Amino acid sequence: MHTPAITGSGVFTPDEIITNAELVEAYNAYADRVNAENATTIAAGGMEPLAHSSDEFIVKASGIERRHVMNKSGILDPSVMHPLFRQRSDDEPSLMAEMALDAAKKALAQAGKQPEDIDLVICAASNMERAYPAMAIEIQDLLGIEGFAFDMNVACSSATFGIQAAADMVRSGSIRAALVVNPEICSGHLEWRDRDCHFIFGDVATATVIERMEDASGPFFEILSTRCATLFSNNIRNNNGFLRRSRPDGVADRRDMQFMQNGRKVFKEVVPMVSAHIADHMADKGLEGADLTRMWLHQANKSMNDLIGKKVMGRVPDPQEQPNILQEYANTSSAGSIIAFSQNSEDMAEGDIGLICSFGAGYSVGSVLLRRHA
Ligand code: CO8
Repeated sequence: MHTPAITGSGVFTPDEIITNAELVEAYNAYADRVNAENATTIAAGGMEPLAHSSDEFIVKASGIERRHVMNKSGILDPSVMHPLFRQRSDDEPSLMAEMALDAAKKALAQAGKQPEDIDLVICAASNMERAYPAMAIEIQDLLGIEGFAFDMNVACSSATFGIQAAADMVRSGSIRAALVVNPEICSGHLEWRDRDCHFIFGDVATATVIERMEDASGPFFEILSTRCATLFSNNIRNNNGFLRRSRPDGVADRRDMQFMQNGRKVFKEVVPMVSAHIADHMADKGLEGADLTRMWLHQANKSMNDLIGKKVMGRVPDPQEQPNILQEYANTSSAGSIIAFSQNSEDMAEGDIGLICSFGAGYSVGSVLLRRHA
């Protein structure tokens, strides 16, 4: 048996940014247009007019101030309201692969590793841009990695579930080192025409290198323990998929083919579930809140993180103890907790304990307990 460690991490941040003000302006123009087009029906009581969105609501309800996206012009065009990507030929790197590659190269550089040191690539994300061949195999090929690769999807918990899968293989000796990549094009499956959720997501890619502790060539994080849990819920759902054309209604653009959620219910049900999950995981490892130096939580909602942080630590954590990045990136699904980790971990001292925890659709919760070796 070997001890697994995270020895490198990296973040790809798209150049284009949409502020709340820009997003709200575009949404309100869309709403005005829909209301004008349906003025007669609205006047006859056959349809509710679309209400305006507001920057103040978004910040107060979620803590999100802006988001990075792969295409801004389509999202902000009231006659389009989704990203527009150029058609790529099958011989070109696909979009997710391109995003993942940037994050992967940064993670490999931090770990001081070459492609030949890696045996496994996992592409863990909440949507794959095609059915097959696996995104992970394309990324493996583009990096020149031998061995094997596969995709996995556990929505917002994809990264932590991927880290557990890789860590278990390192521990058992079936691989020496793995690269887990999380390219998230959330803008492609968000419904930008729905005021209740149009502000929630952004695009990003993250990557982590997981290898035997004894192979680390610089400072690293020993993986003390991982824990994954799932519980079926319809409160976050997307009904898109390859069976779309087989459905009798034949509708190609139905609301449930994009991200759907009952946000209030998710908030109420997930906060206690995650708090209990973390407490049980730490107790089983003989740890308590006071032992934690840092918590890198899933980045969906600031109030959710404040409640979970307080419950776990038994007091209000300082901002540096529980860093949030959602004000800058919005919810980036599985990548959120890894961005927080990657951008807020290098200052930790020898022996410090930290916890990555993701949670979201499924429901799914994944936690990773780490010890710093500086
Ligand atoms: N502007 C102004 N007013 C608004 C807006 C808006 N944009 N949106 C809603 N309102 C109004 C509502 O109509 C409502 O009005 P009223 O009181 O008159 O009915 C009022 O504001 C309050 O609305 P809500 O109850 O919806 O507001 P909340 O306070 O609950 O906040 C949140 C909404 C922010 C969505 C909050 O509920 C939340 O964050 N919940 C947790 C959600 C969560 O964590 N989900 C996880 C999803 S991520 C995941 O699992 C990954 C899935 C895969 C990736 C998908 C990529 C696209």
